[in-house]
Amino acid sequence: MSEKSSPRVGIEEFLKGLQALGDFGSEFVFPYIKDHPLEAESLSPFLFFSPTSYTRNLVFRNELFEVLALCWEVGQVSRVHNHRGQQCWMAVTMGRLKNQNYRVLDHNPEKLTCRMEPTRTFVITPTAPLEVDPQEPVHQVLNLTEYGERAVSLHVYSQPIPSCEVYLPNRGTYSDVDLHFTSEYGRLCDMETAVRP
Ligand code: 2CO
Ligand code: FE2
Repeated sequence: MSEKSSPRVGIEEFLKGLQALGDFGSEFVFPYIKDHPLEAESLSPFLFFSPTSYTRNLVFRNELFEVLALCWEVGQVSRVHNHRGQQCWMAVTMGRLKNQNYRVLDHNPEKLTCRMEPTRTFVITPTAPLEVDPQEPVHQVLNLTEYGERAVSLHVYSQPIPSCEVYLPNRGTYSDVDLHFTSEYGRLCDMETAVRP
């Protein structure tokens, strides 16, 4: 369905429809996300920004999937990481983000070493969501300084990912990293100092 014929929906309606899918196969989730662009304003209760790093804000979670709103100041980037074999879809509601994929050439879990090379890039915008390629699931997301504005992105992970591998491509090493939330269901987590827009 074209973006013109898809009215924007609030986050509550978006989540209801996502839960109703039942099957989280990629052939259902990505078309759903493309056909239900989000009203940016409806995410406001979940948004916190931080000057130190992009923030991870939990919007919804059940056994099958979790939905996060990520807030990116100008110039903030994720590390190069994987999603532990889980599927990931991303939609931008404000600004834009660059997605840089990596191909893993070598990965040694005993030595925690890796070799990888950058491959394809995509720009994610409010009219162009992205499905992380299960064949090439290592990526980095960047709100490039040249974009010149904050960005907000909605991420759907199935199943939820409490940790991931983080890679340092230039050093050829990687490590396991626990993932933390900045806020959960609109409430700032303990010790967090991020602020509302
Ligand atoms: N996976 C990263 C995270 O959850 C964000 S990059 O987009 O998937 O922090
Ligand atoms: Fe990611």
